[in-house]
Amino acid sequence: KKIGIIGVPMDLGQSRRGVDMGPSAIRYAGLVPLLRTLKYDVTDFGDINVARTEEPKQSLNGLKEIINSSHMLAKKIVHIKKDGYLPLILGGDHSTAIGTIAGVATENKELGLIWYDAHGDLNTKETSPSGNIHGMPLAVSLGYGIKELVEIGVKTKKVSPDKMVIIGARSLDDGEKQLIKQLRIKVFTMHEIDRLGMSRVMEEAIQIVQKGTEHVHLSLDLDALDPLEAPGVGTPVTGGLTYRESHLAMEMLAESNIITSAEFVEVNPILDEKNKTAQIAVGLIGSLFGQKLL
Ligand code: DIR
Ligand code: MN
Ligand code: MN
Ligand code: MN
Repeated sequence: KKIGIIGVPMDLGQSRRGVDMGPSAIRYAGLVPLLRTLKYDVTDFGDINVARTEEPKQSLNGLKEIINSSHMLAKKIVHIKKDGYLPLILGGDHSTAIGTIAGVATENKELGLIWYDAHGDLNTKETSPSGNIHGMPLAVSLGYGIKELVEIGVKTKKVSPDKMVIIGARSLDDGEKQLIKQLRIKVFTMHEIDRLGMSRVMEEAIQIVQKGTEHVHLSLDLDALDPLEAPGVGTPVTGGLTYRESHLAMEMLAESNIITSAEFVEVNPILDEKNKTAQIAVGLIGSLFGQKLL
């Protein structure tokens, strides 16, 4: 099995610098050697060139740059998929998901989507309290938001609300709550995870995303984890998922064998403690791709 790695050194979708070094931090934590010990044929395609434009005042910070790099990322993903690689994208802030999902979504195959995040990332320019595009990629993938972002890739709407789940949510803005209700999106908040346990949550999540879909993408924001365990993120929210719950989630995805693309985002080595968060990301990727003790 072939895995193709693409880094996206993007930090313009939010306001704290350093998350552009996320792809390096994850590679430095030993990603490629680990995947090779798991017997994958791994190719690292390097990073997307995130070009800074000198655009004076944009309607949203980094908009032009994010449009450009999302197009490049989507194109690159289409190319490596054609060559038989499972795309594994390393962020960068979560605005990178706009390009990733545009790249994996195709005209005639229904996409399932797992959004593993403390946040909903369901804001639009109108609802966003921060104006940061990393709080918008899920809305964009559902067809809501800035036209130039929504129109990247083959369809305007990449995923249907009934074929996706959010796991780990504990910080949602008013506009996001509204969209969740309006679209009836299945959200496993920390409440459901505490109550049902991660095992049951993942069983339900896997059912939802695989029903009527031909491929499934995992978008994992490291801030889904508790900041005590994963401190190297720009928008930490207390009361998060544990290391153990997250490994279990990845192991269950490995067993289900449904994941056809994945991304790990928001690792910020400047805010981290000795690259701990990148190491956690690599460990989770290992579990997602079948690493086991015995
Ligand atoms: C917040 C934070 N909801 C926003 N979003 C984050 O800026 O829209 N997403 N941090 O991961
Ligand atoms: Mn080729
Ligand atoms: Mn996010
Ligand atoms: Mn988040």
